Amino acid sequence: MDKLRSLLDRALGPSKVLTSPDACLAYAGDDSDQEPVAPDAVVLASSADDIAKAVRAASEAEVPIVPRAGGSGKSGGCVPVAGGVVIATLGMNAIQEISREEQVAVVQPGVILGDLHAAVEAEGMFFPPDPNSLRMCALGGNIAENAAGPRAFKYGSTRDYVLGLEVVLVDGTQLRTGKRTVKGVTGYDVTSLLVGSEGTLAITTAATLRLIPKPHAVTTLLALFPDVQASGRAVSAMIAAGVRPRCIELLDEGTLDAVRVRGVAVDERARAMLIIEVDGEPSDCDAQAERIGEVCAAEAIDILVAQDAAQRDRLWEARRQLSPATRAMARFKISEDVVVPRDRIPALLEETRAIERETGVRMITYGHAGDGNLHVNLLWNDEELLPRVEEALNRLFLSVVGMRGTLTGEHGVGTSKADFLAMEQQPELIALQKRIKGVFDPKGLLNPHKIFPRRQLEAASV
Ligand code: 2HG
Ligand code: ZN
Repeated sequence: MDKLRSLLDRALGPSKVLTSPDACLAYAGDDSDQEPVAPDAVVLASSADDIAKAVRAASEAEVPIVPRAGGSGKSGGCVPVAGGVVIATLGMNAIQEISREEQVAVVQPGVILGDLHAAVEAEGMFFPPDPNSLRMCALGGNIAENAAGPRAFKYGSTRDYVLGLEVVLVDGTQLRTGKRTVKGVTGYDVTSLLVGSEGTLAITTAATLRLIPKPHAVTTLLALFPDVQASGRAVSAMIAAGVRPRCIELLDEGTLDAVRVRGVAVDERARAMLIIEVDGEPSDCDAQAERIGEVCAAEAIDILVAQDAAQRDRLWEARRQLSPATRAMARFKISEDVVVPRDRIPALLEETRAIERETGVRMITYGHAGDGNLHVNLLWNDEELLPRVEEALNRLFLSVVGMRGTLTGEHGVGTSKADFLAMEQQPELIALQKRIKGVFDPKGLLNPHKIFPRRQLEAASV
């Protein structure tokens, strides 16, 4: 690694390169259950040129290169599992432009998503993607993982808002992809390929984002149900009735106490709840809320409307804190990110109960039910239960794939789901993706062991 250090020092100057074990440790993990691994060096990038220099040095030393923005990912995407150099882009945090006329923003990868929201909303515009980590996640990671969040139900995921990218390739080339216009079909859609590629193809140095007008009004509803199946049926009924709230979030019984603790009054009879939010013009919101009330009436115990911004904020704060709150519920937790066709939500919920009964592993579920995207959390205290946890996970994934669902809706494959890729995708599709990876990164240096199972990559390189 001495070669790497001297190449990096020479290219960037020692002030931008961290090599002490203590400093590197801060760049070892993310917010997933994946084991942290300290890199050999960290580059604190402040420009695209820095990234290009770092990438060239790492390529020359033939060491892994792992891009990292906010480090709040949920699938091990920025964990330097094979060591090498982490390129930290959090210091590149300028919102370079916000244009009301064009409804676009240009941002660097270290911009915190919540800061972008505030900046564009102050100008009457809106950037919809809203993963729950929005106060600490950064755009570089959101783009790498194609992050989504509750509002994706109406507005789609990050990819739907990325018009163009500036990236650095593994040989140090700086490349612009995409466009600034809202329409354009020139050439292959490389931008869309790069969004969600989990840092395995290129490193984002800037992004041109599409904005939309900020909705004038928002109404938030809380619907309480006697059991989780009833809440699942209500989701299906809303989809079938064609109502289009911006969010439909489901919380099962296991999560309700975590919400109560945060000051949200939840009727003791409730065993599940939906947070449903509509937006648009004020009169439109009233009509949508009324229609949702009618559609859910057959299943719900009660439907409440948040009376003011403070009530709404309390509810969302409780929802956003579910990930850390559920982590505190047991010694060990794995959080999944499965998606099923919306009419299969009741079947998936039933299946989690069956798996729980048969394996003894506690499962609680919450998430973006409007998209069929549920975070099934497996919780356990006894290390010896691990084989049952693996069995539970396998069963869950097989059921999801059997329902024509997908293993990850918004967290990415990273290392956490790499070993399960073949459960969902046919071998030819995996082989095709590996060939694409080979075109961008012939030596396999960029974020190795992400997306593709480690043993398959090793076998392929023999
Ligand atoms: C959420 O929706 C996040 O809260 C995190 O995607 C989910 O950690 C989780 O289970
Ligand atoms: Zn989520």
